[in-house]
Amino acid sequence: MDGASNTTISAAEGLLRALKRRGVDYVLANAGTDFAPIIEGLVRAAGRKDAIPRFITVPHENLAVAMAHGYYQVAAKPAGVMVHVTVGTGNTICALMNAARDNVPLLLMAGRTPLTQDGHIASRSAPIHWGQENFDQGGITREYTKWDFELRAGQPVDEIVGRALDIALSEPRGPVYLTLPREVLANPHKDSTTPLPPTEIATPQPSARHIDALAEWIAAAEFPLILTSNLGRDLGAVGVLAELAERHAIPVAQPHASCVNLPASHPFNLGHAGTELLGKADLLLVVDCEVPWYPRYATPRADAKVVHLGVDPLFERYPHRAFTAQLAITGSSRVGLQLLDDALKARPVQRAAADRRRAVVAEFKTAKAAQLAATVERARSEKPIRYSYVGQCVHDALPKDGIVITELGVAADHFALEEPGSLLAVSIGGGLGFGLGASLGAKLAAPHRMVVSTIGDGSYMFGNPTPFHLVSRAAKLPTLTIVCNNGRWQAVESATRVVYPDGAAAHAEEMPLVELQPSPEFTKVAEASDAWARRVDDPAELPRAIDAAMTARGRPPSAARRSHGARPALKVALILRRAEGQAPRARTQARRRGLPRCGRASDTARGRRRSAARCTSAVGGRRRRSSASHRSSNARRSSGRRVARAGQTLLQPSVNTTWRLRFRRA
Ligand SMILES: Cc1ncc(C[n+]2csc(CCOP(=O)(O)OP(=O)(O)O)c2C)c(N)n1
Ligand SMILES: [Mg+2]
Repeated sequence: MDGASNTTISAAEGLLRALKRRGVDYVLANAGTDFAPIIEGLVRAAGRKDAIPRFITVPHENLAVAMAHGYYQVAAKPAGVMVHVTVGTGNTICALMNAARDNVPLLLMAGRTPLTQDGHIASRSAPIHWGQENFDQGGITREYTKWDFELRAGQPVDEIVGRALDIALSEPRGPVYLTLPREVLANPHKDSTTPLPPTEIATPQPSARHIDALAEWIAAAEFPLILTSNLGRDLGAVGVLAELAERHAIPVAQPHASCVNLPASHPFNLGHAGTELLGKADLLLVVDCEVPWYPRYATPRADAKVVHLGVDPLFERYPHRAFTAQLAITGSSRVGLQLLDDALKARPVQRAAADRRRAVVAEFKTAKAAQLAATVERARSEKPIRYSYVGQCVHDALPKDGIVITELGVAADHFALEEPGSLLAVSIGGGLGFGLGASLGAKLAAPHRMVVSTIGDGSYMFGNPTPFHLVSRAAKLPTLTIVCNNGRWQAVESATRVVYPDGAAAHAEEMPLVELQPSPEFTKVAEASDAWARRVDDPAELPRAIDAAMTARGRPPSAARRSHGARPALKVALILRRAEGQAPRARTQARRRGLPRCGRASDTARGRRRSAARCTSAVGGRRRRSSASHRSSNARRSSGRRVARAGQTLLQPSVNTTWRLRFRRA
């Protein structure tokens, strides 16, 4: 075997061209010794002005896959991710599981340790080339990929890439994995002169006969209820559901919505709270909803008919999942709902039942809205800052086409979003570390849209914040990150209380394994990459702080660019741990004695521990707005002024913003 000469195209270069031909515009890359032919190929391709994807260096694989995840959810196009052999693949697994559970198509590529010890320019050249080899590299990802394959010598790269992407994009969608041995990449390659045209893959369609049966049941029902979490990932489906729900007076509950399934203001949108009406329903239509209810808390009425609809209504990759279903209809939910709408229109109108539903829904929504308004009103002055208030402030400041990402931050309903595609929430895979990468991916897909993420302090740390801020700055992807810092893993504590409500841990002075103390000064992490960053402790400061963040211009990169080819100077950073004034136990005692201090506070009721407000604010105050002015924010948002200002900011390189909030759950 011989390697490619300088004038011959290599398989690596063929791969780069094939990716672009197949519609992959970005590859999020975390390189290793396996990348030599790719790096060589990138430079040669640039010299020839080949059409190839833009490669972005992402210094952690989990972040790279989360970026591809967010990118797909906004761009509706798969990105490539390229990582270093087995070890890099291992680092992708958490994010890969999230992507698989969210049916995100992406092409994960990894080098493969060189096959040969000698005889090829790409043969093994470092000890790791022995140590990093697996018997079955594809097996690492197989739980989360639909297809995996290794490129072999002489194979047509174009066809392999095409097949990989076709499979990723066929329903139910998901990640695929391609391994690339170094010798194979370096081999001479004959580029395809007649590449296969891209395949149009038709989405499976629901059977009209079964939709008709469903329509029959709905028409006869007193209180049909639609449950969906993810329908709105197909943006066009939102309008279809909106019309269906309104025309036939069918309420829609959204257990753990991870996107906008219905505009917040839609009269039949019950949000997450709608699951409270489960027991009232005599017909349940479960649409793109992995977990429609928790059987330990509530189940449908015994006489209720239950129908599931979606391209994968049984969620076949979930090992254990048992929800009643008289009928499961496989096929596009959007088309299914359209057919259902038509089938219902063709039936006689059951006006009396529809009117009764309208009344129930209106009463339910009015009560919930009043509750939320009262919570938000109280929260305007409450310390620590409440999530519902953060949600309200983001809602007020967000441009009409803004995108919100949330991961253990504000609950979806609190943003009250109207626009399809304006929300991405962490997948049911629950692999923390999604939010930061997803926000970069969303920004990559929509450079002119404002991207705001609300993220728990734990989730921020899982998200690889240093690589995140680096990529944000280097790739010019400014986003606003709101770190909701309660200094702990509240979700872990809450789960312990669910299982042992009156247990020893619930009564312990400090619940083990939930504290993240002493809490870091996250603003400094962001500032290390020249981000604009503020800490906010006072709710009154929050609206102005969000305003300032959205219009902030980044500082120019301070690091001098090193000249091409020069060896970078070695920089050494000494990080010293700051002395803390009080040990955690002493702080707890101080709290109990009612002494002021910065950190978590304890409610008087034992065990109801919540985080406490810090004492200082870092940004200037702003007059509180009345409810009326909050509600009129839609008009302001659509005025264009805000979008333009934000747009200027978005054009600035290396802007991203992080706040540190001390808050508690609403
Ligand atoms: C990769 C990964 N590791 C651990 C967990 C378990 N886990 C679930 S929620 C959670 C805490 C998240 O903390 P934070 O983002 O601060 O939100 P909070 O619970 O405080 O609201 C943890 C550790 C997980 N889901 N994913
Ligand atoms: Mg937390």
